[in-house]
Amino acid sequence: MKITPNHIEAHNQARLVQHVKRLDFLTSEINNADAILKKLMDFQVAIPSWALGTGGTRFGRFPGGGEPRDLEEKIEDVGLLHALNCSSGAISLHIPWDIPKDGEAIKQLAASHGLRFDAVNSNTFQDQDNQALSYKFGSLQHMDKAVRQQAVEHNIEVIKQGEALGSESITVWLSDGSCFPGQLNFRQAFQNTLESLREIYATLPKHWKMFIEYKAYEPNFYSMTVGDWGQSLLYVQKLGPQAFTLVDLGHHLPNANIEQIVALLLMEGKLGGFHFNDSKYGDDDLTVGSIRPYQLFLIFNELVEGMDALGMSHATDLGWMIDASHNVKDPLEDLAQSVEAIQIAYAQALLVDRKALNAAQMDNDTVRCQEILQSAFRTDVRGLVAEARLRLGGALKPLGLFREVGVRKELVRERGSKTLATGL
Ligand SMILES: [Mn+2]
Repeated sequence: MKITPNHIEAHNQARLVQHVKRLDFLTSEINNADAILKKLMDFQVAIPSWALGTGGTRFGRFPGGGEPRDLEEKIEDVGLLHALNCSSGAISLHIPWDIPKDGEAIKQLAASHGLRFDAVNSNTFQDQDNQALSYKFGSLQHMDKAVRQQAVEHNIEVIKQGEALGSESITVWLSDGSCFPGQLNFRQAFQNTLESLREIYATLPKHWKMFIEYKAYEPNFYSMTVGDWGQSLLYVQKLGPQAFTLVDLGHHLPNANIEQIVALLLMEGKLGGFHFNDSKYGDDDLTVGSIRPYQLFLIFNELVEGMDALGMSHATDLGWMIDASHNVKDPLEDLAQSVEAIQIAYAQALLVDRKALNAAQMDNDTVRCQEILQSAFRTDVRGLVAEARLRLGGALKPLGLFREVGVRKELVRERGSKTLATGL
């Protein structure tokens, strides 16, 4: 299944008059439309290889059919999405779920869809069939040096796999921790983990980054050895200049002020990247922007302000990735919604009148501060996001075109209705 330029052209033609009308109104209301458009066009969000199949919960899984059966088909799916929105030009692989048999061929296939490889992700939260020692009681933190060594070697192997594909970063997320008080000596667990991370860090290619992702709870329910941004920051500060903290929006305790965390990590030069999703209660991995779009905007507001203060490139200096998994939606439709939600929040953050906000902050004018932020948040920027897509050769309404041409129906016809993607 391929989305052709003809599909896009026909779809866009039918909507062009309405689009231009909407865009004209919007650009008459704001004064930096061209600059925002340019930034939107440069901004790409990586798609994780495990989000292309229907996600499950521990209670069940309800695949929708036509899921990618191997890495090649996962790349094809991200290629479809990228053809529609021109904004998801990267894929993030999970090893060992997606080990390429022929690295060069996979690289070429991805390039033929306009895709590059984003961060590679290691996995020591599950035991694999051919594995000698178990991670039941942790991996990099384990009391037994032999288990730690096995986990270290896995991570080094993942870096090698990533190098062959042209990735430039590894994300380490550990499920290590404890379920009951007394089970673990916290200090020992931290020191073991640090020592293991140092061994992995020592093998990083010079231009690579290592992202340490934290999570408050689950699968361990009493303590997590990388449980919050403070613990992640301790590790990355000790590891060195190539180590950074990765923020996954769903990995906080309820009501955490994520935008403040982001601001301070940026200030310290230690924010590396993002995993976008949304949640109501915990690590729900729901569609980005589906529950708390204002929070997403406030996070982007801090990102834009902080990156500009440091002279960073919005497009390339942080890793942008979706990390979601869903049981009731078509995975590609969900991803299309997520990418658009990210672009909307980013465009709104670019609208914030920084000078006026600074002045209002200096005056302690709390009311004015809120007005400035909410005026940006309440601007309907969908016309700008669509215009950025149009200029890149994408569809004015990616989701609309996806349904018009019956992408899922065609994928089910090609792959069958009982396919199962590897992953969560
Ligand atoms: Mn994540």
